[in-house]
Amino acid sequence: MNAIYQRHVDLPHFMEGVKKRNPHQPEFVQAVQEVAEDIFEFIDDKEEYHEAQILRRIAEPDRVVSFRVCWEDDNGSIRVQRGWRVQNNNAIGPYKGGIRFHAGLNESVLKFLAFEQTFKNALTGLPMGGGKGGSNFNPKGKSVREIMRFCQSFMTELYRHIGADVDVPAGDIGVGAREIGFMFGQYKRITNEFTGVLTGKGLEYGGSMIRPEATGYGAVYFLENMLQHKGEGIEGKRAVISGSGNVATHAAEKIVQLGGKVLTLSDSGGFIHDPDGITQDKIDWIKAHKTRRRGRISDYADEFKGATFHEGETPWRVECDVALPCATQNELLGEDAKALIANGCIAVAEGANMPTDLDGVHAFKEAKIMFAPGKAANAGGVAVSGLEMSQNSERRAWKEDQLQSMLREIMDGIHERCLTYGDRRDGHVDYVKGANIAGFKKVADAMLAFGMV
Ligand code: NDP
Ligand code: 2IT
Repeated sequence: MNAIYQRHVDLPHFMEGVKKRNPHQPEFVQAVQEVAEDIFEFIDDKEEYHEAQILRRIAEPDRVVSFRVCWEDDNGSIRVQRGWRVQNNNAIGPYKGGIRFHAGLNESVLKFLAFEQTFKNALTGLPMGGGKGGSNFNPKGKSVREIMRFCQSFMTELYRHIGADVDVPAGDIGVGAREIGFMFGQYKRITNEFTGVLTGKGLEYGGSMIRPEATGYGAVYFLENMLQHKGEGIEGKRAVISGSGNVATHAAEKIVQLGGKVLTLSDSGGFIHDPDGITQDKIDWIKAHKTRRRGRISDYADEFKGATFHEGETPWRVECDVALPCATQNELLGEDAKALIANGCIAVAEGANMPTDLDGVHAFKEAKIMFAPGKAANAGGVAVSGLEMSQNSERRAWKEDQLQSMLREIMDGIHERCLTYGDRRDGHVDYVKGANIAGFKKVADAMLAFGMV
């Protein structure tokens, strides 16, 4: 006899199921847990979400495509990599999300990223579903020709799974404008179509103004909104930032523009601490050094007097007022969060995706410091990607000042949405809860409208 299906499972049983169905995928389980903690509370008295098994369905990707990517290196050797596209949910628009090239990439990381992207994209207010893709290809130390051949081979399979109204990839770790160019070129060559199938494109062929800056700038706008909500501002604040890629350097740039002082940046080798502050000139040097010269952040300490390099360490023990983790997942652990709190840090905005582990999130929540999760704080990048899609559909390019104010408006809107569900009676705002519920509700209500599909 069939057991009666239990519609109202509680959180521990739900998570037990997620763990069982996704063995060896700790990042994915972690991302689901962080969302489920808030959603279970929210849907407690909402029978329609239980009956339709909404969270269970969002936590099961629509599909995971995995494929082989062969390419030839400069020595004529054949190399084999794995490629993926995780299409998580398209209830409110075409799948949308970046492509990551990183040696340590795996299905767990991509599933967590696609899951998070679903809520993030909903929060922007734009019609985009959630997806993510990438490869365990390591771009470090590769020649430009090797990168081009890899991107072409990767797209030769990916092209059949994407499309301007189906799934629109963009950049992420290890994938910037150059890689998007190579992939767009190959897509166009195979399909003979010029469409907005990728975002983050060059301005000459359909890219949008301010897309490169949007994630970092947007994260600082969100931080500014949180501070202003408590009657504070960025001016005079000491900021500790991790990473030195697209998101970190643009976050640093915006902090400096708004009168703050940036004390640190990092890469996978360690962090640099510059007590005099990392000014715009120094940020320009880092951008050129990290991207064009493919240098390491450690070289900063040789270039600028007074700065020190701390090998193998993260910057979270440097005294600061605000912190922006902008490198990668699980780079800020429970002990780091406690150190930040003890040193008087009042606000944290995640530029990266899930940089804080669950212990860290719980520590920030308990200490009631302002803490913006990535799905809210770093949504500026995908939001301007959404605007790039609109411009491509319209076959027009909007002006920079228009896009600047649209980005600002979108970040203000996300902050408002977080307040709707995260503002508590004691005046503290739980931004994690606010973002999770606001993102969930939009996707969930669309899914309810479709019935069981
Ligand atoms: P980049 O490739 O431009 O830069 C990544 C930075 O993170 C580099 O400084 C890199 O150091 C560092 N890093 C990467 N892996 C690790 C690791 N395992 N440990 C320590 N440091 C590491 O990527 P982005 O700036 O685009 O992305 C950074 C984060 O922001 C990611 O979490 C991404 O998902 C997220 N994000 C990006 C958006 C975008 O628009 N680009 C949008 C929203 C979120 P090294 O050079 O040594 O590898
Ligand atoms: O994590 C992210 O939001 C991104 N890497 C950007 C995705 C996009 O489609 O612009």
